[in-house]
Parts: sequence; structure tokens; C-alpha cells
Amino acid sequence: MQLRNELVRVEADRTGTTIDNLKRAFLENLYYVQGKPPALATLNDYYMALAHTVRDRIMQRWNNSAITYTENQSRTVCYLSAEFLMGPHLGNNLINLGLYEPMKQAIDELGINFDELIEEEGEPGLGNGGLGRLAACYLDSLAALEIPTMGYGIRYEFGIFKQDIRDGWQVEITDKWLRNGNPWELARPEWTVSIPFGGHTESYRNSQGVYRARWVPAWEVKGVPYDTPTLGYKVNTANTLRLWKAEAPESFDFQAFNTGDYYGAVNAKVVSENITKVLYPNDDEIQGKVLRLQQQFFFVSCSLQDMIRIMKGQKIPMERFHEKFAVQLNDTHPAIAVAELMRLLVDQEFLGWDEAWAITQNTLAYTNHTLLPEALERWQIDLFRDLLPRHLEIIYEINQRFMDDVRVKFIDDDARLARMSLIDESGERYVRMANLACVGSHAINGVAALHSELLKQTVLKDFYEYSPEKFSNKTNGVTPRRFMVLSNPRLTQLITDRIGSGWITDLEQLRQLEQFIDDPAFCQQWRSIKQAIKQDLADSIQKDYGVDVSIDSIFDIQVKRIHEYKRQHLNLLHIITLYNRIKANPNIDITPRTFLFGGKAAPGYFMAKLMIKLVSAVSEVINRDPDVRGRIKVVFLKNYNVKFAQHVYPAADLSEQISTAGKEASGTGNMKFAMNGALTIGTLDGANVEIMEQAGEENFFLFGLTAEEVRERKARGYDPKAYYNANPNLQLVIDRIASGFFSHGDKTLFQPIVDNLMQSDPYLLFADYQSYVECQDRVAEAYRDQDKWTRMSILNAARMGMFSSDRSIQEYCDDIWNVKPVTVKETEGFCSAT
Ligand code: T68
Repeated sequence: MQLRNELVRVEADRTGTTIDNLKRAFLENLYYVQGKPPALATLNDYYMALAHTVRDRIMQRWNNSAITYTENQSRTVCYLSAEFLMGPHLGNNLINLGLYEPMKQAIDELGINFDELIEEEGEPGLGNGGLGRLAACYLDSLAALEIPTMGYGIRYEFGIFKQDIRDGWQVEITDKWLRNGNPWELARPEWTVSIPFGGHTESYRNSQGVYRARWVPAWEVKGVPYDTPTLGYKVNTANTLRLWKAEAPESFDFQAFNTGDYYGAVNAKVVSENITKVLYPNDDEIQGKVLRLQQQFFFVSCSLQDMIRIMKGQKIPMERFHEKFAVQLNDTHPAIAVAELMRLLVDQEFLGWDEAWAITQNTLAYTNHTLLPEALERWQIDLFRDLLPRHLEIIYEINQRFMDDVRVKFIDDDARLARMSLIDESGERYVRMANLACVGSHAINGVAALHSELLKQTVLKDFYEYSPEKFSNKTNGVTPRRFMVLSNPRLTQLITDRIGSGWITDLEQLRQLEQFIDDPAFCQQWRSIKQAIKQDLADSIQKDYGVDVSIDSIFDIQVKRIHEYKRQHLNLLHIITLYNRIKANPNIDITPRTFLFGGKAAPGYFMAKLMIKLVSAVSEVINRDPDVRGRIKVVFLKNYNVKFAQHVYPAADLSEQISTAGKEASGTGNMKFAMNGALTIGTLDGANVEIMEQAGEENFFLFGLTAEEVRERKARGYDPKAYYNANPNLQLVIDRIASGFFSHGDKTLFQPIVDNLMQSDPYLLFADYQSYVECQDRVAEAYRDQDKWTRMSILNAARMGMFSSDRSIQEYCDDIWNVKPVTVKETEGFCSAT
């Protein structure tokens, strides 16, 4: 059955953008979609009505994009990621549609507070931190650059936990983000796929008498796609984020039902749906749990089968898979794609091994996000075989051929073979996912210049020496639409008044701000905007925590996941140092500071949770000590997430980027802070190196050992006690913590932290302590000259152009994906029915 090929008029209430249209549409959605008369409507009803009003205005772009890509058989980027940390959609979609101001006017004219509706939206917390947020920024830039794209991932029922702080400790609360419904997604059950698991393999003879392999799975689940549009900024492109939900196959239920096994039937459903139940809350650490492998295979197989369905729909022969799709693996979480694409092409589509292998390598590319050895994914062979027996066979076959090639290139080098093998056989046997990703991809990249260099020298050294042409760097970036235009409207207005709005899609244009550096009026405006934003944050801190913070103090902020390598505790050592100075001399002249922390600790990471407790403990003592006289304040801001981040970055004076050099792959918060005019105190780690290069050394507070020096120091044997003995200030700080001063006299509470720092600290806090404190003293001094500080702030923002994710994505498009923009045309109030 098909509609006649005629134009269907779309009613103005569904698409119109005059203030009157918007008001009518909002009221209509409240009445007919939410089913509420205004008299009974809650704040959430208003939010939902507004969300639907915005969604209606996205549909035309979304449909036109789909039609255009299908008709043109467009080459498409598929970004495979176990995490997408999208943040709230409403404000961002309005910005991208160019409807933010008109919609605000319409809603305000109805007597409803627009800003409250924006704040009403929760966020889909389908990610842990930087890796998931990077995927979201990349979808934004891909759409802005009009690149046909599918984001593929997992529709977790529970995202990253909500963090509460009770008695200074982190408490985790399940994140029921779907409780009120999700107006931004559409289920597409018609494209459900079937995902096999377990069982065994067998060989059989096909009709030509040729032996082939076949997987006889023991069970299966259904993958149901849920689609969310991802808009480009002021273009007609609306791409798709397709997240898969696991469901029980109905046949299973019936079978069990007929045999009277009601419990078994329901239980099968529970087991299936468990696969997409919850996001693993660890960042940069693995947990070899079978459910995690199930999640990875589930979303990868769903996505690759979906691509094959699209190819068949467009009648493109399977031999051209790599011409139709460029598939990016966001870390090794989707690396099983190497074996799964081979299985689909060889076992299901009946291509020959060599042809399938060439297609696989040409299709896939791999981004590495960490050098930490504890984060390198590997799966026990037995566990892997039980779940994916056919994939293990395929991996053995890939490995045998690969080892033969390595043997030819590096004769008589068994140690190298053992290191490069896809199977770790040094003890218990494991499948090494990074090795699999490297072998199966045509391109491998790190996420900042230093990180990409270190990758080649350390974890992927052998692979670099084997195929250096695969390696490149793609320094991370962040989207200026969400992290400037949406989250910092005042600064956006000031900048646009001076240099026009071109910078929003061409961030290098911010350099034009440098011409105003000596313009006192501009500097004054810049500074008063910062002060106004600080006041807003101060108000919300007063409201939520009952702590008074002064906007004339330095807002010194560290927000990121809590991790020893990120060194939140180094920040604390400095805070306690300042406190000790005040206690020794209460009249000392110090620059007032507000220290703000935010971030979640992995629930099983004891040291990280203890670090949160230590922040709370220190803040309790300092905030109420009369000697301090409010000159320093410490606040731990709970439940740091994308939504809150948007209020934090614009309010910062100082951005803390203090990881041990060589540990932070890139960092992206560092970029968001600097764009919004914060100065950075940081080590030469990750993208800090490039941020300093761009901002100029004179506009960056640098301290600490370099990655090279860290390596040497460790090789020589790091001796923390020597630093402790030689530095009375450091001694006083550590002794205060150890004495129970911050823990009501309890000497044991923080002992694990003290012991770790004193004995075996792999993150070398004591080695960087003195340098950090001296650098912080320079910060304090610099802040006293407000004119100079403001100039540095402007220069930082003006020089952050390269950290737009538009630049990163352009590089991926040119160097890795070989993909070009496809312009989606505007259609006015109509859509074609065919
Ligand atoms: C981060 N990694 C890097 N991992 O730490 C950060 N890991 O330097 C970088 O800027 C960012 O990636 C983007 O490239 C992560 O965020 C995770 O979240 C993670 C999640 C699961 C398993 C392992």
C-alpha cells in the first residue's frame, strides 16, 4: 500500500514559526498531546508541550534529510559508541533551529516562565564523562557540517547514577530518566533486529558442495531502535542518533507458556531486557563482566545489521559496504565489530574471506582514549567463547593470518609476536580488544597531540612499527553551540555585537576579539558579564548549600570524574596550605578564593569516594573557621552533569587541569572553560599542551613535571618521603590530615590517602606539590591586577578556535572518513509523500 505521489500540506500549527504560530502550537500540544487543560497543567506538562512544539519543527528537516540521503545513496558516517552524553535537548534544539528567541517570546507572552521550562528538562545520562560527551559534541558538529551520519549506541534504561552527598560521602541513586516519558525519541519497531548469543558452531556443505561455518546460537534477543534527531546549526540537516533497546523475543514466551513454565517465560524476558538495563559507571577502568560483553556485542550487531538492511533497501551490492559506510569505533567498546562484520559478510552474505577482510578494514577506524593499562579491555577466553563461539573462531583465523604477516615483517621476534597477538597467552588467556581494533581498522588515532605520540611510544608501539601509516592524531574539540551560545548567552551577545555571528560556525573568528584588548569599554563589559554569571552561580550555591560565596573571590573550579590520576587531592593539598598560612597568621593578606569541586566517583572505587569525603571534610572545617573570615570557601557541588556543567563553565575564573603528565588523554572540560574566558592552571598533559600553545605561555599557569620527567622519576624510583622530609609546608598539610584534624579526631579515616601519598603514589603528588603551590601563588598575584587578568581572559577565549569540534570533525572527514557534505534542501510547509 502506498500513498499517491502528491504533496501533503502540513498545517501551520505544526510548522509555523511566527510568534502567533508558536503560541497556538504550544497550547494545542498541551491540550491534545499532554491531554491537559491549562488549569490542571504541571510544570512538566508545560515542558512536554514545549518539547513537542519544538519536535514538530524538527520533523520536516528530519524527513527531508532521510529522503535526501536515501535518494543520493549518500556515503554515511556511523559513529559507534557505548555512550552518548547528550545533555538536555530543548535549549540546544532551539538554538540549532534558530528559534530560541522567538520561542522565548511566545512562551513569555503566554505568561509562562520560559527559563523554568528549560530548567525542567532532565538529561539522558547515557555516559560516564569525557568519552560520552565527545560523542555528543561530534554528532553536533557532523550535523552542522551537513555530513550524513548515524550515531549508534545503547538505550540504557538507567543512565549514570544520580549522586547525593550524605555526611560527606557519595551516595548513588538510580537514574530513572525515562520516568516522565521522552519526547525527543521515536521507537522504530519495524526495524527490530535479532541478536544471537551462545550455543556452538558447526560446518555444513552448501549447494555447491563447499564447506561453510554456521553459528547455532542458544538464545537470542530483539534489538529495537529508538531514534533521536540531531540537528545541525541553522542548516536543514537532521541526522539520527539510533539507540538500541533489548527486548525478549515473543516466541520464547509462547514456548515456555505452552509447557506451563510461566516463571521461565517471564524470566527469559527479564534476562533479555537486562542487557540494556544499566550503564556501567566506570570510566577508565574495565570490569570483565559478561553482561558488559553482552551489551557491546548487542549494540554492535544491531548497528551492523541495520547498515546491511539500509544497503539492501538502497539496492547497493554488499561488496560496496565500505563505500557506503565509514564506521568509527569510539574506543574498544565496539571493537567486536571487527569480528561481527566479518561474520555477517562471510557467513550471512557469503563473501569470500579476503574480500570480506578488505571491506572490514576499509570500513572501520579506531579512536583510543586512554593510556591507562587498567583501562585496556580484554575478555577471558572461556567467557568469550561461551557467549560468542563463532566470533572466537573468526578472531583465531584473523590472528593466524596476522601473525603470519608479522612473522614475515619481523623475523625471529617471538616476544613481539606474543605482544601483538589478539590473544594474551602470558597466563590465563584473554582476547585483547585494542589489538583486535588495530588489526581490523585502516586508521587509528589518539585524541590530543601528546596522547597520540605516547600511544606510538607505549601501548600501541608494536602496531605503530608494523603499520605507521594507520596512525594519526585528532585533537578533541567541543561544540561552541552548546558550550558557548546556549550556556553563555551574555558572552555570546557581547562577542556577536563586536565581530558578528560567524564565529559560531567558524570558531577561529574569535581571534578578531584581540583587537579590543585595549578597549576599556569592551574589557569592562567582559568583566561585568563574568561577575554577573558568578553572581548567578553564587545564588544557586547559597540556595542549595547554604554557603555564602563572594563574587570578588577567584572562582577556582575542578569539575570532572573523581580519579586519583586527575588529582583532586592535589588541589586539596593547596587549599590546606592556604588554610595553614591563615592559621599561622590570621591577618595575612591573601587573595580570596572559592574552590568548587564537582564529579562522580565510580561506585566501586574506594579511593575516589574517600577523596570526595576529604573535600567535604576540609570544606566543613574551613567554611566555618572564624579565622578564615570567609576569605576561602570550599564547596563540593553534587551530581555534576551536562546540565549543571552549562552553568559552571561560564562562571569560572580558574580552570584546574592538574592531572599527572602523561595520564589524561586529552580532556575536554579544559577547552570549555577556556572558551568561556577562564584561565587554566595545568600540567603539560593531554590537550593542555595545545591549549597553552594557542593561548600563549604568558596566558597560562603552567606547573609540574612533564610526561618525560614523570617517566624518568619513576624509573629512578619515586621516593615521596624525601619530598615530605624536605618540605615543612607539605609536612604540615599531611600531618593535619593524618592527625584527624579534618575528621573529628579520627586518625584512621583518611589514612588510606595519607599512606598512599607517602608510600607508593603512582601519580606523584608530592613531586608536583611545590611547583603547584608556587604556581597558585602566581595566580593569586595575577588576579589582583584585574585589568591584566581580564586581558588574559579575553586572549584565552579569542585563541580557542582550534578547539571547536567542527575542526576535529573536519579532520576526521578529510583524513579518515573521506566523506563530503550533503546539503538538505528546505521545503516550505510541504513534504513529499513518496
Ligand atoms: C576520556 N575517557 C579521557 N572514558 O579520559 C579524556 N572509559 O582524557 C578524553 O578527553 C575523553 O575520553 C575524550 O577523548 C573517558 O571518558 C570513559 O568514560 C570510559 C567509559 C567506559 C570505559 C572506559
